[in-house]
This record gives sequence, structure tokens and C-alpha cells, in this order.
Amino acid sequence: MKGEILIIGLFLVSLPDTSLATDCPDGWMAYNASCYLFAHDNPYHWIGLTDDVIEGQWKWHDTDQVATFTNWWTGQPDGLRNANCVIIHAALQYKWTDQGCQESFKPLCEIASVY
Ligand SMILES: [Ca+2]
Repeated sequence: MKGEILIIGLFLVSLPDTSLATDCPDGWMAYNASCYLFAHDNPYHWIGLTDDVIEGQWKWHDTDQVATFTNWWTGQPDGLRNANCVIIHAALQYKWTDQGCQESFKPLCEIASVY
């Protein structure tokens, strides 16, 4: 009787968790349900978010929708009208900072992952 319980327990532990499995093209980074490409040598990447129309109202460039999620680095945003583009950098744990849009940051590419 004790051996049967052990076998059932091992079976349950060995089941793979496919709920977070992702399949991204080579060179792309999987995160949640998306794949991201950091395709350039520049460590700074623009994520497509800007407040260039109304200061403090951060909108996605492609949809013109107000961001419902934010991930600011401590003390950010702090650039006011001189910083209207949101940038991420590995050294800041990919948290957001506002920078001037006149800088030549490369875009971060995102596609849906395949489950
Ligand atoms: Ca701003």
C-alpha cells in the first residue's frame, strides 16, 4: 500500500508544466506570452511608449492607447518635457526610464510566442 502511494506521487511530479511554455525564434527572448528581440549593439531600447503630446500621459506609439501597466525605475519618470520616450536597459533590470526622443535608441521588437 505504501509503495502504490509513492508511485502516484512520482507520476504527478513528473508531469511537465506547459502553461508557461513558449517557442520563440532563435535569438529572441521569451517572456510571458511574447518573444522580444534586442537586435542591436546599443544597450538602450525604446519600448514604443511616449508622452510627447500630453506631459505625463504615456501612450503606446502604435495604438495611441494610454499605458495601463508601468514598470518605472526608482525616481522615474523625471525628465518632464525634455524626456518623452521610455527606454529600458539591462543595467536597470529592464525597468523604465524617460529619455529624450532625439536620442538614437533602437526599438525593441515584440511578437506573440507560439505555445
Ligand atoms: Ca515627458
